[in-house]
Formats: sequence, C-alpha cells, structure tokens
Amino acid sequence: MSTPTRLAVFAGGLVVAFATAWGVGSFVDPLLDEPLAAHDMGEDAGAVEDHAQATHLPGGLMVSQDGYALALEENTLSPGRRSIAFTITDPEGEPLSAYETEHEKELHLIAVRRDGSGFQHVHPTRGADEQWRTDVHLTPGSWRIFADFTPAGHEGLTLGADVIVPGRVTTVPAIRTSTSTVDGYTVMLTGDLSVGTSSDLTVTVTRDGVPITDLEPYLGAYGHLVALRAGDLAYLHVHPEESGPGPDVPFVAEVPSAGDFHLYFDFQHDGVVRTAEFFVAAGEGEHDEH
Ligand SMILES: [Cu+2]
Repeated sequence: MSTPTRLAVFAGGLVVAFATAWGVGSFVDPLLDEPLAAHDMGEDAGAVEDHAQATHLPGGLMVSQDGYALALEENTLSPGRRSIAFTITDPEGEPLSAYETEHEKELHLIAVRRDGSGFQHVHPTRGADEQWRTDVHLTPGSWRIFADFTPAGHEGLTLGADVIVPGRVTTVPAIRTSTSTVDGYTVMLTGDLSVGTSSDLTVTVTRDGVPITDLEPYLGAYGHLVALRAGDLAYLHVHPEESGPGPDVPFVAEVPSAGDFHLYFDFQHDGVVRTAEFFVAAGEGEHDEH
C-alpha cells in the first residue's frame, strides 16, 4: 500500500470512529443519565432530572444564580485581618436592596480556606450604597467566600467566590473526626451522613464531662451548622430542629453525594460564640442497589 493510500485509510478510520463515538454518545447518554440521577439523588430525583438547570446544583458552587451575582470588590487580599467588600447584584444588574431575614440576618458570610481550615461565619453590614463589608482573618492560600441570603420574594441562595491570599501556604491536613475540642468544651457529632435521604445529626456539648444545658440562642436556634463538601466546597443545606438549650442540638442535613464533609457548629455559651469543627465521611446509607 502506498503511503498516501495508507494515510487516506487511516484518516477514514478516524472519521468513522469519531462518528460512531458521537452517535453512541448522543443516543446513550439520555438513557444513562436518568437512572444515575434517580439513584444518586434518591428523593430529589424529580428535582434534578433537568441537568441543564443550575438551580439544582448544591449551593455555593457558583458566583451567580437566577440572575443574582456576588461581586467581590477585590479577588486578591494580603494576609492578616482584612476588610472584605462585595455587592449582590439583582437580575437587572443593580445592587440588591431588598432581602428577607433568615436566621435573624439578611446575609450570612462564610469564609473558609480551600483546605477547610480558617472557617469564619460573620455578618457583614450593608452600606447606603448597598455594598456589604466585614472583616475576616486571612492566611495565605485560596479562600472560598460564601454569601448566604434570600432576595425578597425569591428562594434562598448561596453564592461563592474565590479570594487569593498570596504568601507561603501552610496546609492543614483534614483528619476524620466527629469529636472537637474548643476552649475547654468537648463537642461530639453523632448520626450518619447518608446520601439520598435526610440525615439526622446531633451535636452534644460538654465541658469537663459535664453536659452543657444552658446554651444561649444563636441565630434563632441553639447553634448553627454549616456543611461543606471536601474538594469543591459545595455548601449543603442543614436545618436546625427544635431543641432545648443543650446538651443535644439536633439538625437535619441533605447530602448530595458520597464523600468527605467539613462540618462547622457555631454555638454560644457564657456570651461567647465558638466553632466546633468536624470532618466526616458520607456513605450511600440504605441506598445500596449496586
Ligand atoms: Cu450567619
């Protein structure tokens, strides 16, 4: 076979292979997607069938959603205690001025380094120009900033954006633990994170072995729990359940996938808000049809 002929045959083969792959992909994908989505998402299967609708992704992965956007004033900040300023813009591109109050605040800001360290949950103040501003403490590394808010007349949104902090990065390895100590308090997390079902979690606060039974209300409950998926830092929905002032504080979490999760429990006692941190794995729970 002459060289030009060989090349022609080779090229023809490539075209056939490409066409086949394209044809198979376009016909098989819709069939594959449906059972996968139904399986992975359990009860939420109906809500996630339309993959094109970004609204059904976990929160915190996008900088804009439903026309609302998080615009940070600066995407690079030096290490130390820094002021973070940002604006939420509405679908018309104007600064958002009407918010619903959720958990006693119009907007909750979470700052966390990409490795899960340095968690801060703060409440910025909104200026006359609708710009939000708050102080956070930043160490070198890549930080994720989450704005959790509800535009008036809309459902709640969690938007996320990155801030780069230059400098020598000291990585903190995340070690799985469901017990956390902070300022002499021992905080335990019980219950399993299960994919595709509502997961009941309980946080228990003790000090020197003595159950704490006089937790103080914080953000309308006896504690506030934030869960972030390790890796992409997807922001999960965690709802507080009715409870007394300790030592047990119950929550219900919705987990979108198996994987490791950082959990941060903010609680108030003796007038001080503290954060207990956990790092736990989410499994498939009772959904093991594999
Ligand atoms: Cu908050």
